Amino acid sequence: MEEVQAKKKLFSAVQPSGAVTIGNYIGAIRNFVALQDEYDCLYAVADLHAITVRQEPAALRRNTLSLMALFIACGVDPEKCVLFVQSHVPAHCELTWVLNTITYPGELSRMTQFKDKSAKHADNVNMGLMDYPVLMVSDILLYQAALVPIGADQKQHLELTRDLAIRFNNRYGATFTVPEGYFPKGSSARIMSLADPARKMSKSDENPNGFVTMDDDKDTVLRKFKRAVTDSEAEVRYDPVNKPGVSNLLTIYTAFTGKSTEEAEREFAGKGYGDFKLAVGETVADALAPVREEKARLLADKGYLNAVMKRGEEAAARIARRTLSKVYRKVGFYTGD
Ligand code: AQP
Repeated sequence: MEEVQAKKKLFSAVQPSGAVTIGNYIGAIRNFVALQDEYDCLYAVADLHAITVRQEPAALRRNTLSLMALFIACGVDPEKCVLFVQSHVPAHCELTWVLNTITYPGELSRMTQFKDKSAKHADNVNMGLMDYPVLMVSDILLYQAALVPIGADQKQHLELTRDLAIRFNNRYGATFTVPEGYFPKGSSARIMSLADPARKMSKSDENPNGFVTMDDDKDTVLRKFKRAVTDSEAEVRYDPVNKPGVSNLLTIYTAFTGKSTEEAEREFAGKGYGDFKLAVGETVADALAPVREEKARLLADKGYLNAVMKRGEEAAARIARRTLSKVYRKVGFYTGD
C-alpha cells in the first residue's frame, strides 16, 4: 500500500501593531502564499505579542481585523491554511509559562530586538517585552512546526526556539519538533527604512516616511519613494555597505518584479536617481492597488472574517491542546489519570 506522507507543518505570524509595511509583506506575507500548497500552514495575527509595546485598544482591535483581511487579500487561502488570532488560543500563554521556567534571563536580555525595542520604548520596558521571544517559541512549538518562514531579522528568535525545544526534550524526553528556519529563495531580504537605510523598515516607526504600508495609495507611495534617502553618486548599483539606500530600493524593486539584481542594474544604467525612484514607486503602487481593493471588500464583510477566525481558532486549538497536554504530563502536572 502506498504510504501517505503527512505534509510538514509550518507556522508564522505578524503583529497587528500598526499598518503592515512592504517589509512585512516581502519578509513574511508573500512567502505565506508561496508555501501554502506544499505545507500544512498555520498563520496567526500575533496580538499577544503586539501588547508588549503600548497599543491603543481600539486601534489594536481594528488592526487585528485589518491584518486578517490583508492576509486573505494577499492570497493566503483560509481553505488551505489555518488562519487565526493568537489570543483566541490560550495555550500560547500556557506553554509560555512552562517554557519560562527553562529560560534564563541572560538569554532574553541579549536579544537584539529586546535591546532595540527597550531603547525605543524606554518609558515602557516591561517583562512582556523581554519575554516576547519565549512567547514566540511557544507559538512555534505548540504546533510542532518543522519550518518557520521568517525575515532575516528574526533569526535570533528562531535560534532560541531550537535551544528551548532541545533543552525541554533533553530534560523531559522527546516532546517538541525542533524547527528549522525557512528562507525561500530571494526572501532573506531585510527591507530597510526609506528615511534611514541603517534601520529596518518597521510599522511602528514614528517617521511615516520611513515605511510604505500596504494601505498607502499611489500618491503616497510615489511621494515616499521620491523622498527616499540615497547617496551622492548617481549610479544604481547594489552595494549594501557603501550604497545602503539605493541597494534597499533595488531589493524592493526586485522583490516586486521578480527581476534579478543584475537585470535591474542594467535597466537603470545611465539613468538618474529620479527616474529610478519613480520606477520603484510605480511598481510598488501598481502591485498594492489590487490588494488594497480586495482588502476593502473583505473588511466590508465582517461576518465572513469572523467565521474564518472562528474556524482557525478551533483548528489551531485542537493541535495546541494536544501538545500542551503532553507538556503538562511530562513536567508532572496531575491530570487525574
Ligand atoms: N523590514 C523588514 N524586512 C523583512 N522582513 C520583515 N519583517 C518585519 N519587518 C521586516 C518580517 O515580518 C514578519 C512579521 O513581523 P512582526 O509584525 O511580527 O514583527 P516585527 O518583525 O517587529 O515587524 P515590525 O514591522 O518591525 O513591527 P513593529 O514595528 O511593531 O515592531 C516577521 O517574519 C519579520 O521577519
